[in-house]
Amino acid sequence: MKAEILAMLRESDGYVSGQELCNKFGVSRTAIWKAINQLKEMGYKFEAVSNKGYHLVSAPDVMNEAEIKSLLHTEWAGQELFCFDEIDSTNTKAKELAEQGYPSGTLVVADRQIAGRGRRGRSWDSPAGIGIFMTLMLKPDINPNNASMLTLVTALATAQAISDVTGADARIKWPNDIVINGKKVCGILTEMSAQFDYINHIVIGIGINVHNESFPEEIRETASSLFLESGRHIHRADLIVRFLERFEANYAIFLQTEDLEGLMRDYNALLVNIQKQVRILDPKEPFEGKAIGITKRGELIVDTWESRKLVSSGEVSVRGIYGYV
Ligand code: BT5
Repeated sequence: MKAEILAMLRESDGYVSGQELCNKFGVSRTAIWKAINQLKEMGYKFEAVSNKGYHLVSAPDVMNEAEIKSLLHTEWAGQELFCFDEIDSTNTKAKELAEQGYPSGTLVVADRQIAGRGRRGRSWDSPAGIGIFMTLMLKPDINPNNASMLTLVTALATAQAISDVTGADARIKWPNDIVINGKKVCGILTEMSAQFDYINHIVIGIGINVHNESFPEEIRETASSLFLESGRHIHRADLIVRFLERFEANYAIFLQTEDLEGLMRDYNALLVNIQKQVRILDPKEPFEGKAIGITKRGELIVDTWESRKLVSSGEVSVRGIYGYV
């Protein structure tokens, strides 16, 4: 009921009376009063005026079910929601939930991870209170060969959502980073469980540095946060919800053709590497060239001095010649 009370207060620009809340939920005044008090304990601030009712003055920067649900208007993304103060990794949890039969669109959110993962066994720095660590689980009825494009669909939605909420110029570093002013503010880790021609589930993990003011030595040069780059402390639940809305819209376009045909213009417009010299750190054969954009299958087009190459995301990393991007 807390999520619904918050939603009702958010949707009204004035006051909502205790009686209206009682009628809406079919409960007693005392039950409403108790719920409001619990919300106060969680950090919400209300103004209560006799004869008028309650008005929501401010909400704390929390990522719990009541807060996210009260803001969420998606059709399916995040409608099944699990929030944790602390977890090993949201990707691991999302896989468990997929195996337990939870539906496509289930979202796992944590305030802190103690074993946050990057790609290829790398770790993801996930301290409490200042980041978003979340995983969207999907059970898509698509060809497993097309699944890696979902990382790009996610990167696009994340960059769009970050720009929407912070006003900053968030860009995509192909295939799985979001950067602002050339620094990494977000990483994406997609993991899939599939049979030969059938996907059991895909988990897409997203880590966003939101309020960080400093970083551990090893990543100080390359990492940054939304606060450091935009000068603003945003409300994390707003960004989660915006991401889900953007993802739902992009995903519907992706499904029409099962490729990035309908999204590549928007993607290329946000691609930080475009028209830049990049180094492709292919473990077999690294090379340099100019990044031209992505294909509708999500490969990075790179022109070298001798030929045009299409790079698929699997095993490679991209570096700028003069820095991280
Ligand atoms: C990634 O890997 O960028 C994917 C990160 C995905 C994290 C999310 S959080 C929610 C979900 N649950 C998980 O357990 N993971 C996902 P990769 O491209 O391999 O980059 C990892 C590298 O980025 C590390 O080796 C560090 O150098 C650097 N790094 C680590 N933590 C960082 C941070 N918080 N901000 C920026 N860079 C970081």
